[in-house]
Amino acid sequence: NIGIEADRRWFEIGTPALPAVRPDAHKYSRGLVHCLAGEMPGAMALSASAAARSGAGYVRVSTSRPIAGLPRSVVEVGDARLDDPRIGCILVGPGLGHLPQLLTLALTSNRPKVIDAEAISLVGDPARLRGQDAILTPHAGEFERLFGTLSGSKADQALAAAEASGAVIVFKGADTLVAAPDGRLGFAPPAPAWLATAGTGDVLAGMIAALRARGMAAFDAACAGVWLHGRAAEHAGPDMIADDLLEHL
Ligand code: NPW
Ligand code: AMP
Ligand code: MG
Repeated sequence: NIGIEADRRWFEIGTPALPAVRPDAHKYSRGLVHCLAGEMPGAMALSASAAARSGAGYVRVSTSRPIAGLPRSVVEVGDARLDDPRIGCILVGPGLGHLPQLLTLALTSNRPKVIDAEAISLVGDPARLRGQDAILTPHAGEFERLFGTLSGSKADQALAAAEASGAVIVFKGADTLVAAPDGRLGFAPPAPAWLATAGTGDVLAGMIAALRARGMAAFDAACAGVWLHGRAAEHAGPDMIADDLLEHL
């Protein structure tokens, strides 16, 4: 279904077309995700694992202490410099806690970024994101902390938030939708309610970061990530925990 109205073009998010892995690919050309870990390492372990399982060729995590539960392929580094031009997407937010300096660092980079969890609330003013190539993945609490109480339907609110910030907004929940500043609006097909469990948002953020690093446009990466996340949950079944999504990606 596709609808066109004066200020918006909406559709139901369908099976995504993912970028092919080129025969001449190498690990960096397949997409480098740089994660900025914060105070809760478990959350970034989920995100980084999800990024690695979503086709990023290289996943790196800046952290001040070792993170348990990462795949051995994920590289931990002590310093958080973001001047590597190979970075395809920065991920900040999952497990961030009270470290606003990591959001500030991410915003100094011109690389694409996924901003989730506390990093969303720490933005403070949506206008601060103007000119950033950013995808935001708020649940309703995080959405309200950054954008305040907006009027209208969930779709109206998501589009207003995308316009105010210039970012792609993945407004999560039982009825997730994806809004772009240019008026595109993707409605996710129903996802199982058993996704409502700790850490599933961290997995989604890592998935979207990987798809962005693989070269998908921001809106397309967000829609594809949401669709795949819901289907992985269907496969994982009603007793799933967030960790289980990883083996179904
Ligand atoms: P209420 O109760 O409805 O009034 P927070 P968080 C409100 C990390 N994690 N969904 C709601 O208010 C994350 O990455 C670490 C959810 C609620 O009190 C973050 O860094 C894990 N909340 C950090 O924890 C695994 C909704 O918002 C408050 C809502 C905090 O993230 C778990 C919760 O928001 C976790 O992912 C909605 N639809 N609507 C780990 N293994 O280390 C309203 N709210 O306080 O930002 O908490 O989402 O748990
Ligand atoms: P977070 O709150 O950041 O951990 O993210 C939770 C994830 O689970 C998001 O992808 C939500 O869209 C999804 N989710 C939460 N509740 C439901 C629900 N009732 N039905 C379907 N998906 C949900
Ligand atoms: Mg979350």
